[in-house]
Amino acid sequence: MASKCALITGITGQDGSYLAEWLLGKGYRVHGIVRRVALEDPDHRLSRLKEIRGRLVLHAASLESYASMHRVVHDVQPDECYHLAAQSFVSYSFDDEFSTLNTNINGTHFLLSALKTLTPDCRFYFAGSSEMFGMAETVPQNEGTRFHPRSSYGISKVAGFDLTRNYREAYGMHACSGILFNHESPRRGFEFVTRKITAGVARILAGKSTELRLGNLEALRDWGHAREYVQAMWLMLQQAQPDDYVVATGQCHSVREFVELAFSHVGLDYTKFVTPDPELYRPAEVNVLQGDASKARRVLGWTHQVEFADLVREMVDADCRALGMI
Ligand code: NDP
Ligand code: GDR
Repeated sequence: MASKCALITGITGQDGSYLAEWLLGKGYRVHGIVRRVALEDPDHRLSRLKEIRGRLVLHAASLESYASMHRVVHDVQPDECYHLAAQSFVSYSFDDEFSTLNTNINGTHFLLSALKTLTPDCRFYFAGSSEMFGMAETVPQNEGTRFHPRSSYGISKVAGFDLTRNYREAYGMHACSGILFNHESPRRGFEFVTRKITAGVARILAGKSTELRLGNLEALRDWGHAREYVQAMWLMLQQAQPDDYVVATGQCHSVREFVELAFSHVGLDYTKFVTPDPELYRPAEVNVLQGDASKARRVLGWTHQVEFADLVREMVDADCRALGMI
């Protein structure tokens, strides 16, 4: 039997790179959609794909253009499509609501529409987010918890979730949403708080910096490891029936706990280096986001393995290694 073909949008990102590795390991032919500039500046923009670049087929297309998405779907004829591309930084969505909503909502709509027209049997994964719960009424949150997004990013993800469900219900597509809580790794972007902290620790240790400016240290998140979370995406598309799933560890920690552990791992006292910066607070914070992934455990057999402290240590070690500190 011919191997399955997967199409990944956002393949250059943290999750896209882990997912591509996972699918290659399963024998898939893996295609990715990237921005045209990525092909022109591969050393910088394809850095997370360095090890597997030769085994991927990359297509330049724009999330903002229906014609380009249609062309790629037509050329690739995927069996499975993982839609991960998005303006994914919540803070930025307060600065530019318009581009966040445009890219995230239209990109999802264009892709679903192209798949419905050209490959209606293709299985579809949408990267939903715990940010859809926002000002959640209950803790922990599961698939039945009402959405109350607190940013245009969260609003764009609720719209993508609704589009995905509508294509499933109206057109019978095998379309699933994962409602994923925060997941991190040494491949996390530097703008997100965990990587900002671990890269900051490494720089301080290397004598390249003396201070780390952070916003709300009391914010609570349910942090897992990205490598494990992409496996849940794949499992969703292997089920006979399409459905939506919360993916989370079920455990909550504050930014302060993350900071304390990251600094103490290399023998430093964070209170000597961390400076609170009110400019880094968000105009609207979310409530306690803590996921109840019992449905994913029951139906998909998925459960997290990497614990919080191990995740922090892995990220600090990777950043210290990159600066030659260990
Ligand atoms: P990243 O920010 O690491 O990656 C985002 C990807 O989207 C990159 O490949 C980026 O391409 C691409 N992208 C962004 N804007 C555009 C655009 N206008 N046109 C084309 N491509 C674009 O995100 P993650 O890997 O962490 O997350 C993957 C998905 O999962 C996102 O949709 C995110 O919102 C969602 N999510 C993430 C969670 C997490 O904790 N990581 C939790 C819940 C949901 P480029 O490299 O060219 O910028
Ligand atoms: P989040 O991740 O908004 O949860 O979105 P981020 O790491 O940006 O923020 C987490 C929490 O840390 C607090 N914080 C800071 N955040 C940043 N970025 N920089 C700081 O200096 C800082 N100081 C404190 C924030 O206020 C916040 O409460 C991530 C993204 O991956 C989304 O795409 C995804 O949907 C959600 O996780 C689930």
